Amino acid sequence: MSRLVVVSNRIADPRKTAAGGLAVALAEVLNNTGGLWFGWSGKIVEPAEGATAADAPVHVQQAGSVKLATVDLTQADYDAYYLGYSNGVLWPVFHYRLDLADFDAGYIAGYRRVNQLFARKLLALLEPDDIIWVHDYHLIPMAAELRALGCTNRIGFFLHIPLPPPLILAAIPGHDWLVKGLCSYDLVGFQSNADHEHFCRYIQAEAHAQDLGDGRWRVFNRTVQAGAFPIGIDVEEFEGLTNAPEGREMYEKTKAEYSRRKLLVGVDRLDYSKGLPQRMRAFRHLLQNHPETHNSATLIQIASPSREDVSAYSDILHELESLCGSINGNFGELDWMPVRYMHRTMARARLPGLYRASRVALVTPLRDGMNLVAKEFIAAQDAADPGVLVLSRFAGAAEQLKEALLVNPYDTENTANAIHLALQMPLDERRVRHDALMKTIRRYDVHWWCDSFLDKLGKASAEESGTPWLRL
Ligand code: ADQ
Repeated sequence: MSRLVVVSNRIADPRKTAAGGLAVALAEVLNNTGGLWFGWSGKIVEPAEGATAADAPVHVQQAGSVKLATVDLTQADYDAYYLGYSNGVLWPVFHYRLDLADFDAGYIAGYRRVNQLFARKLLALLEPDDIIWVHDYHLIPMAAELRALGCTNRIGFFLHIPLPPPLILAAIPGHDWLVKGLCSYDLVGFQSNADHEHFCRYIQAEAHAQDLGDGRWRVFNRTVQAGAFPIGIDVEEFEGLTNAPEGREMYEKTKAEYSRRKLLVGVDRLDYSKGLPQRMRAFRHLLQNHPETHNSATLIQIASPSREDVSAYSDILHELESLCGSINGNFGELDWMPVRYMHRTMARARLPGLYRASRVALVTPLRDGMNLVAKEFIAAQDAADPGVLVLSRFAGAAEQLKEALLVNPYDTENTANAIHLALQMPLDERRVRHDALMKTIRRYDVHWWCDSFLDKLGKASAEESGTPWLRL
């Protein structure tokens, strides 16, 4: 069996349970193959005197049978590659937010420099039949940079965030370079059929790709395969967390504290893609138009701090704080706060208890690659008395989770009506919907995702991909 090499911006130590489902699933395959996980160390370190960023050492440590290899970044590289291009250009544009993109010409050079640095450092650690799996938008040009150094290994890529329609993508200066980069992989995976279709439309319209069938394309003088591989959660692991002492304690405590109320829950990174202000406006609309919800419905919103050094993020923080404050000011009573807003990350072990104590989950992003909170909420429910998922039609998860109440988060009134429906939903209907949702998340769990991607990548014939490798 070939060794698996995973490359991602940040790596997780698979020995730590806080790492979450994705890390657990990848760690399992990495463990089975004695694999390697490569990425940024998370540290910013300036080169020693006389050295350059390119001389950065690779830190290697062994975690069981998995090797973890990381490199530090300089402040200039972190600013251009991570804050600048990845999170100031690619993140907003891929979430359809051209208005928030900062197309500063300096960023792309830093993005490319770090991808080249990673490629050079990784190449030295590779063995001939390693299978390489690169993750996410920070590392789109990785395969092309590896190919340029002579690497002939099989390389796959998975995009965790959405891919926008061709005309939005084409607004990025250098979009053709980016897509050429994607086409240097043997297999490119997307979260949803919609994202996959955007890719196909782009390469047909902009690069005259020839359809070879079965997701394979002849483009830029080589063959690339693409498909949708919706990511899932580790359902069993999450059920285990739900029944573990910390999960149960959280459930009991929350249930007792809110015994007179129906709880609604939102758990997100504080990001403008998650639709938090729109969610608060829908909740306010509910309180305005359904007085019976006063004193009986409480929304707990956990929003973890995220990318606080990017300015669009501090704007969203202030908007959310002000909306929560005004809802509580206008509707609150001495013994009832309609919104409990917490700007923090909640310990992973406690999340399932909170989900299980909630009657309704509000997962209403304006755009999301998948959204795993939706799946975690389903997994944590008591099948005999389950809660209801209100889900944005613009989350990748909406393609799979058809039995949720699907909403358009831009439509305040309809979202408020769906929340009202969710709060009122009779037990029978809640059970039927939950049962169907549970079947889906069990069938398409994170192990299915990992296995189906790697199986396809293993079968993508490397010689067919054609050399000479595409040079960017
Ligand atoms: P994210 O945008 O981070 O990930 P999401 O899938 O919602 O989004 O959450 C990932 C994990 O973070 C979940 O396990 C969730 O429980 C946890 N989390 C989120 N907010 C939290 C909080 N406040 N406290 C504690 N834990 C929290 C990107 C894409 C998604 C895609 C994932 C995986 O943007 O669309 O689903 O990658 O591919």
